[in-house]
Amino acid sequence: MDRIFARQWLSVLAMCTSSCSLVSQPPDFGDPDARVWLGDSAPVPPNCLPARTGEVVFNEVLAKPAGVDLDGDGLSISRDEAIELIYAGSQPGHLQGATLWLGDKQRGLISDGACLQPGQLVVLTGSKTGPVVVQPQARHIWLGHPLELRDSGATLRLQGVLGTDLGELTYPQAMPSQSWVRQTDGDAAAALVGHPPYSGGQHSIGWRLPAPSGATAGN
Ligand SMILES: [Ca+2]
Repeated sequence: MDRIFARQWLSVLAMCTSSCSLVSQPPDFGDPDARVWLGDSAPVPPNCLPARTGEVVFNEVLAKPAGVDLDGDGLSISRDEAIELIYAGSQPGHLQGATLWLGDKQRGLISDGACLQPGQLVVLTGSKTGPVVVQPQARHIWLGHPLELRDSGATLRLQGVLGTDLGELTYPQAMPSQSWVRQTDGDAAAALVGHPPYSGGQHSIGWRLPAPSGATAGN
């Protein structure tokens, strides 16, 4: 290992964190594939600005799944809790670095840096939830913590990376297998109502009403 090669390899070691699994052999820096390996290891900054105050609408919350298997793992448990957001910015924006709060307790950090388009749906679930089927153009984002939404009701708040509130929602006592949803889709000032029957269930997490032809939700 010559000195330049060794310096490159040491820089790779310095980049690695606990989540970076080291290979037993150092990569071949003369191989184009090694550059891909290095590129995949480096975080890519979002190509848009952070979401700003009031640009996120809490549109729907499923706090008590009680029979709803949102992630399709065959179980209906607290991991199926979910929150639907609508990005209401007029320009693309991202949620990377934002934190979800339930009352005064932090419920996770968003590490997803995707640029959201105006009106785009986002589904937030806890860190251990499996993939959730959402409509095209909607985005499923995992938080770095289980949601642990209280059945008795709570105030949810998304705090942006700049320290301001992106949006909030106070939901009342959760109803089994039924979400609370804005009476007017995407309107942060609209009252919450119990979700009407929809595609065999009583929520539409990740789906705008009405359901696309042939699509199902709540499975
Ligand atoms: Ca499940």
